[in-house]
Amino acid sequence: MRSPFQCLSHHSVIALVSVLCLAAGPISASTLNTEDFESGLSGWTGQGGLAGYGAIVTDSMSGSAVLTFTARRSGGDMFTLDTFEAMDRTYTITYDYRGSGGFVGWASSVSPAAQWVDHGWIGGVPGYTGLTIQHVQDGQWHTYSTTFVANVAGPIHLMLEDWQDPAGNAWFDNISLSYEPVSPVPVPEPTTLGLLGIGLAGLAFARRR
Ligand SMILES: [Ca+2]
Repeated sequence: MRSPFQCLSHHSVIALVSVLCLAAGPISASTLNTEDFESGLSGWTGQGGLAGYGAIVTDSMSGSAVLTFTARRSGGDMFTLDTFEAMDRTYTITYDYRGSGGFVGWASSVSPAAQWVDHGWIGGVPGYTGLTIQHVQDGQWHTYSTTFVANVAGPIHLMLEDWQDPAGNAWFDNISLSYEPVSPVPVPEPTTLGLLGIGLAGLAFARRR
């Protein structure tokens, strides 16, 4: 009687076991917020209770509903109504952007009247201090993604603005915010354990011969 693993060397079995363990997989990212602006600006508010300058338009290039601005404002113009929190303060943001004056950042939710007191900028005009993403200013849509740490206790808002003249030279779409859960060591699935057992049995059988 031939073992199905008889042909495998010791190292091959170790490699097989490694692959089976990896098959259990990491815990995937958890989405905190998505926004495609197809339902308008119902999920957004202006800075500190002011009316925001955000406006929904049908983009001439993508044909999709996107966010642009009717005027400039620094310190954050449009804020998510909802707040989001990752326990380790580490987030991943992905978004589509075209233009030359737009900025993406986060702001603490300590005070609704001054949401931008604790804040950080993530993407924006090239050369601005501290940016993780420098927007390509070629008038085309680009998809950007980065991980950032919001170094403030508690949940955060996302914030967007048009900072640079002329007003309206920034367009945003398809924003997604997520985080990686702080996970325990993955537990192999029962099927993986079963296959692992077969592999070890095959190894023992092969070594006896
Ligand atoms: Ca859209």
